[in-house]
Amino acid sequence: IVEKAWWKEAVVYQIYPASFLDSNDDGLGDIPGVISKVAYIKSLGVDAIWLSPVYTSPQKDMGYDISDYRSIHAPYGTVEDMQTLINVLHDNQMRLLMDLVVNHTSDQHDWFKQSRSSRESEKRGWYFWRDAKIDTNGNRKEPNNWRSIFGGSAWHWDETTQQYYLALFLPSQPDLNWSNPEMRRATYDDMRFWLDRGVDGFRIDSMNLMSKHPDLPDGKVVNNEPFQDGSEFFASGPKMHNYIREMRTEVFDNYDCMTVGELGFTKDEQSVSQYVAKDRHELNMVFTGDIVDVDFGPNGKYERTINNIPRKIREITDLWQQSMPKFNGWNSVYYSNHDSGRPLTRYASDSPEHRAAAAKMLAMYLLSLGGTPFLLQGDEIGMANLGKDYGPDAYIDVEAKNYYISVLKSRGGNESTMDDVLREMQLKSRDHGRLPMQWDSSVNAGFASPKARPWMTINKDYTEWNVASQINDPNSVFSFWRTMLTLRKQYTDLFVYGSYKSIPESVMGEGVIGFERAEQVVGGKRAVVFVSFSEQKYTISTDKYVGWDVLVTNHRASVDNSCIELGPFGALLLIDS
Ligand code: TEU
Repeated sequence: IVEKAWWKEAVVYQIYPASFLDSNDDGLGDIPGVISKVAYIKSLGVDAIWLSPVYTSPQKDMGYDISDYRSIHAPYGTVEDMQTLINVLHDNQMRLLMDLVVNHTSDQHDWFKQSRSSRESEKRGWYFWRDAKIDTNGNRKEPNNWRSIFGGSAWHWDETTQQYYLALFLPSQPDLNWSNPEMRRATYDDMRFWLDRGVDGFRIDSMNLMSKHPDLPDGKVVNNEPFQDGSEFFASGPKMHNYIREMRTEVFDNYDCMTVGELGFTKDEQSVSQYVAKDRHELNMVFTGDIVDVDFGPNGKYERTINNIPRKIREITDLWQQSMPKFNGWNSVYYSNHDSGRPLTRYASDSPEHRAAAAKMLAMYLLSLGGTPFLLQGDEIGMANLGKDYGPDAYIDVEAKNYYISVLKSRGGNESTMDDVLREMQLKSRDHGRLPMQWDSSVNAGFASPKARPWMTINKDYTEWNVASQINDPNSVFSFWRTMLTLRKQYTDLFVYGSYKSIPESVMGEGVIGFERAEQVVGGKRAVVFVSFSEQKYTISTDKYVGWDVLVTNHRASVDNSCIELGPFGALLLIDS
């Protein structure tokens, strides 16, 4: 029997501050905007907010490049505004998770400024500084062949001190050296600064990159590109778990707080279990990257996928739902965040005839699984990607832009050859997850006043797809999310803590996922869920669920004595109570 905890029963709503609500007409969302919508968030039925970074930052990577952990990016507000947000959430029995980005800082952080000022700086060892290598022609070369996650080398030359520094993301996001104990202590102080103000936990960015192989060896050479994937040596390195344990005893154990670590690259059951198995006492849960990478190509995000996506989703779902009980561990469940396109567009459907049904199907899938669910702002109203009418100029995120420019260059600058790249960007660019929230059908979608100039394109479908048009409509996507959230609360032992049993693809059909949930007591309640990720119709012959009640459906599915009928993107939840 699983031990109960608030962070297991919580459902978390991710807010991307730049795109949530602009309260002061500068075209950028802000903390007062979030405060003004706490009642809305509460009415949806979620328990906590994960706020993407709001700290002081030059915003080279939308705040994931922090120059001061103890102050707030001025256009977002102040520390006092954060205190108000924390208080208002607590008054409403909700919690706040902040984004903790401590694998790297901004190059404008004082620590890095000091570190780069001289080889003798007492903060030199807080980052990774290395001498150049010299190639056979006597030219300066990077210390190793690692490729940055945003393209190009991960090493950057510093003229003043004549060494390279390491930055796995942008050149302006130098990696912190976690093997340095003073640096770790300073970071723990920054964490306590926020926990002491009442923050209820952290989503820990790029967590598993904090420990690198001490020798920083070259990544395996797999093609004739100048830089290669070095993740074998920079993800889940040898000291990773020591750092987490120290973080726990130094910081987290002294607060009633929740931790969710982002794990890119680390996807296998054994390694993931080391972060979340109960007896290891490390993190409450993680985000494994597999589910957001589900439609990536074999050699990169924007390569055309060859996967059968529903099958991949089923495999990933089965893997983590089944493995957590084995390790007595816990995990998050999620499929969207600010780093990719909306699942609705990527692998369900945002076409007019299917959009509402598909969005409801995705809600049922997420909220009937075990674990702690996370959704992204806008999922609750079926927000979609920018459509086909938007050209490459609509994409402003550094990751998509760098990629587009590098491919364009390799094709001799010929824009007319770029259709394949644009098509993949229309599915996967991080911009889609960052589109301004669609509150109503007024100019600027209620995200900003009509006189403001939003920082980011507003999807033109806002006139039809917005909160105002859904909130009072009992058949809307919003109302469906609310129903599912209410049921998850009503049947906690079933949906949060219950056992999971997958129904095999051979029974269900290729595009459909089905699973049974059951309370972990003899004679307890049981439920079965069918969700279709396909435009096809399915008939599943089974009399196993005769007499079970329909708890929820998106009206694309039905059950009679001996079969389940699933229409396009059908969703059906039956309960035997
Ligand atoms: O993301 C970590 C990460 O690995 C991402 O690069 C991810 O793989 C990519 O965005 C997928 O397209 C975190 C944050 O979520 C992201 O927004 C930041 O840019 C990144 O860290 C650097 O802090």
